[in-house]
Amino acid sequence: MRVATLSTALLAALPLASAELDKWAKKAGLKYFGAATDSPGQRERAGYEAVYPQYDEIMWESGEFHQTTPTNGMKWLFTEPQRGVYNFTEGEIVASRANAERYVLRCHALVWHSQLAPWVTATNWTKDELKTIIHDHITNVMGHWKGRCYAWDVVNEALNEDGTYRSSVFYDTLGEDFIKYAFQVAHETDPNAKLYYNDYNLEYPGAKVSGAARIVSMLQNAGIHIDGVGLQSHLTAEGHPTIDQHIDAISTFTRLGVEVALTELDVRLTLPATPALLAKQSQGYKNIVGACAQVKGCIGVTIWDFYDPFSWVPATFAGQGLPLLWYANFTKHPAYYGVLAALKNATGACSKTHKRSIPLLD
Ligand code: 9MR
Repeated sequence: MRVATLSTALLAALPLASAELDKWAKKAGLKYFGAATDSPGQRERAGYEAVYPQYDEIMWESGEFHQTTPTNGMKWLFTEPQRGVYNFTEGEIVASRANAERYVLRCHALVWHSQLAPWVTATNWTKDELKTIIHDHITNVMGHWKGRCYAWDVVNEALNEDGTYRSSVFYDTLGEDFIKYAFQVAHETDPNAKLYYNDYNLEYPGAKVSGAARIVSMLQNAGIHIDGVGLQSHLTAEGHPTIDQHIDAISTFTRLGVEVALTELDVRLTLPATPALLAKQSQGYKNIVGACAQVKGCIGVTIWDFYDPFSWVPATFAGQGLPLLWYANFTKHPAYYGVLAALKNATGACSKTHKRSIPLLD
């Protein structure tokens, strides 16, 4: 009896004992390592209900993560589907669990041209009307979660690849003032939340990084509060940047005095997976996590879900997939150990300097 009790206890302790990501992220000087997750009804692939207990165990109980972001539930489409009609149900599913588990909560996303409620683009608004709409959306949505979000992605994906502004109802009506206005209202609504500009393809130097840096400076020069830049980090195994490119890009922002977070990390590959591709994927993860862990001011890493079947990738990129750290059968990718190696390499007295100070193989 006694032996049986002991072994049950040991078994129960196993997942905790093997949980490494958040633990090593903190040893490397980061605030958190986390995974985005969706409310069950919105998960990418239906028919996976049977795995939810195992999924939830890793997401919430394993100790691997201490941060999350709702992948969909806080977006305009869900939170204000009709003008003035607010619905926090989907976002609240993830937010309340995150708060109960004392996870760091990143909240996503207030002003974005995509997953926008159709009514917002259905009318040619005057400038003043659209400002009122932005104001009401931010004050209600951010106000609902006030005090519960470590950070908010205030403006998401406002840039084209060449660093110019993307055409959207917001930019086409208000010009770059829509960004200023959104950040102003956000700071008034929840002065304690960190306010982020969030975009993809900001992980290596180039025109888009310059565009995002221009946004940061524009806000700072206008005396408007901005705290951070989110590097979404949707990367590919076949063509990922080097660690030095990542360090350059991250440092562009930290030099401006704002923090950086990797907000939606995944590294997709072309199917079928081969050992060589999985090794490249692992290197891709290792480079970006290593860069974040080594630059002072890069404060945390969020992977965009952790479980391959719930990734957005297969539905968006034909023939590509397996972008996360856990396979469908809940075994781990080699990239899990790549992430771990990057975090372990970054621990120690000399880490978190602006320059790479300890060797990390590319
Ligand atoms: O993961 C999200 C997926 O479930 C949605 O179908 C998709 C719709 O565009 O949005 C995904 O998340 C996006 C995030 O909100 C912003 N950056 C790009 C992400 C991948 O599309």
